[in-house]
Amino acid sequence: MTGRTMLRVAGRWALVMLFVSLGFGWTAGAAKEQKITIVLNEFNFNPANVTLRASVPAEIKLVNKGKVEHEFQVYVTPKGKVSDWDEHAMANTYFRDMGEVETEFEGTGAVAGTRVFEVKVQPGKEAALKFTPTRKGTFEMACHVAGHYEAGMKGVLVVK
Ligand SMILES: [Cu+2]
Repeated sequence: MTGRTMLRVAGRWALVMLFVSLGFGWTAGAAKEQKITIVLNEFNFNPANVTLRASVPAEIKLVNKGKVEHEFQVYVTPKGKVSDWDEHAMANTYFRDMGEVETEFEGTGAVAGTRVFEVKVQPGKEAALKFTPTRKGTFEMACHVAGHYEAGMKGVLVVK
């Protein structure tokens, strides 16, 4: 090996080392992420009360341990009677104006969007919602598959 080649090899190693240290940097950043798992079942969320910190990247993992499909919606708690829940959820979703929200479905892949208002999880499956909560307050989380909300499938999301 000539001196010149050795220098080139050393240069390449320096580049590899740079990537490695950058990788460690990312890992350290990811550790600050808040991760919460919510189990969906007939007919509840466990836990039903979830608190997140604003401006910190969050991952909410939804695990459907039930026998039927469940939904996960978070929206501004309605003040009166709601005649159309999907309409209310769409217009008042917590994920509105929150930038990109990524939903990862177990074994199926991920979708990202800015108009997410519900996540449907099939029985026995998991999905993960990734977003950075920017809006503080108390919001309602619910499953509006026919009859589920009325049976008690709701909860509270607090963002501080
Ligand atoms: Cu449900």
